[in-house]
Amino acid sequence: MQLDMLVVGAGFAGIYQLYKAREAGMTVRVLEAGEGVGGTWFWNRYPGARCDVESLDYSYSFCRELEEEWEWTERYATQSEILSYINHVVDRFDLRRDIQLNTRVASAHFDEDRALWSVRSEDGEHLEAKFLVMATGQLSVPQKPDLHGLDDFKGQWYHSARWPMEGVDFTGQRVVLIGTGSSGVQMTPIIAAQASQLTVLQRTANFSVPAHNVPFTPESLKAAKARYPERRAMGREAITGVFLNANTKTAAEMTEDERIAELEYRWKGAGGGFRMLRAFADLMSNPQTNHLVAEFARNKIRAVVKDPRKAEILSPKGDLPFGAKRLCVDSNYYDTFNQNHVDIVDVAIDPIVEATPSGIRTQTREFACDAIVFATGFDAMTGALKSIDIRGERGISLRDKWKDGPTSYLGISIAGFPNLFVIAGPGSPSALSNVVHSIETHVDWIMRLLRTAQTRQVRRIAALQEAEDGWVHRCVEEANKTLYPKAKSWYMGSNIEGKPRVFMAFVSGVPLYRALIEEVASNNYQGFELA
Ligand code: NA7
Repeated sequence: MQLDMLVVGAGFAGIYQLYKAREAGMTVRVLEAGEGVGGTWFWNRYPGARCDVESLDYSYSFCRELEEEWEWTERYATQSEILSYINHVVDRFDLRRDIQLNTRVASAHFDEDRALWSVRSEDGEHLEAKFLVMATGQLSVPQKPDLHGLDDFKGQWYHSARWPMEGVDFTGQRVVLIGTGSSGVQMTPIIAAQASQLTVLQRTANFSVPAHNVPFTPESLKAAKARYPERRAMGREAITGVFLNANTKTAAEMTEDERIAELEYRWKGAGGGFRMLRAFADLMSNPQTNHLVAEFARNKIRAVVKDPRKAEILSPKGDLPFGAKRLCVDSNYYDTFNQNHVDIVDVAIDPIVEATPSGIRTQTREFACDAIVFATGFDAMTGALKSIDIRGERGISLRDKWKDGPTSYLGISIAGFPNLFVIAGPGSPSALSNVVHSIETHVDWIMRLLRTAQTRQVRRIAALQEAEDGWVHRCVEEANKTLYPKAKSWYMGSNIEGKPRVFMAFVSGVPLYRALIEEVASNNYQGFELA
């Protein structure tokens, strides 16, 4: 079958791409590995799973009626509510008939003579399309440590991103949880409420800020919706694509009292969450300012966690800048450790050695348990793209091209891979931004490019190598102005053994990024060859 466009992935990105391509009169099909739509929100069903961006922002902005009719129930939506929303969008816009589920793409090869992408699924199905859009997500390939002895473990084990559909009841069980990123931090209070014993194995203490999640009342939701256009407009002009009321002053421009008041306000009064990241204009670039905020956050942990041993383990170390690893946004995480049956273990100093039939063994101790939960994250940003055998011109493989880290032009196109586009992937604001906003920006931009191509009867759209080199250089330069590269984070590929250490996102914000891609479009798609 030959189509105008094939889209890989039916999460937020693939769904919007389908909507826009169909609107433009293209024949299009979405291939999705899961048995349902939703991408990351289909898979991540672990207890307590929620988005760390507020529901009113983490939603499509392309349709005012959709915004009006959908009723979010809480400031931060749960996984199941987001999944219901995505399914609603799919049905409302009659998109389901072009989404093929249970189809994992194995390979995509570019046929140069015919300027067509030839795509095969793992089941051997073959499809061809003029354009291939990779909407494969940033966090879709889970990583689980290769733990010796796990096959002999007599209990059950789970990964946060492959949670059983029917859920898990930990009532009365002894549980060992490995990992303290967002997933582990969100799960901890919920599992603690069921388990007889919860032991959290932590390799790196990360910063976590209170979500102050609240349910919407009919009045508060109505009031928020009345201001929706304004909210979206302010979000578009904010660095992460979400309005967080950024302080425009640096820490040095304020007095000590003003600084503390600002931090307290963001921690509590202003609503918590990622607002902390906008406490000072130089928070992510000035080590002194960052240290001030880190120390403030550490003091908050010490104030909540009564046992000084636990508090010390939970407090991030001085070499981790605040916010340089993705900030966790929690509900009662630290307070959970005040319960006697919940403990935290530093496996950086006492490393995990193996699983045994009865639990987990570290160098010095053994933790008997009935269940092991891995909240150990993902092969982020590049994992999904590299899991497919993608070959461009002259058979060049994306895996080879990206062996030292991902490269792209504008985070949208890859030199040597014509007519292939990546949505919200490496080299764009991606996971550093409100990703739904970034998705809409990318899809709209790609559709404009395709309209231009159609008018000019262009068959081949290819990023030039020198344009890609320039963009990669720019991304590195922007990242090096900040403290982000100082952390061992999944933004840097540091969570995967052997993965190249490269900062993978465009760090300087959504408004600048939009201006740059806009400039390329208005300069006759400078950096692209339209043949
Ligand atoms: P993250 O943020 O990558 O967190 C994974 C956690 O698992 C992190 O604490 C890791 O420690 C830990 N980890 C990973 N491998 C191991 C091993 N081998 N031993 C011990 N601990 C390990 O993934 P999440 O799923 O929590 O969140 C991903 C994103 O989803 C999040 O940022 C939000 O955007 C939503 P480390 O810090 O690497 O030392």
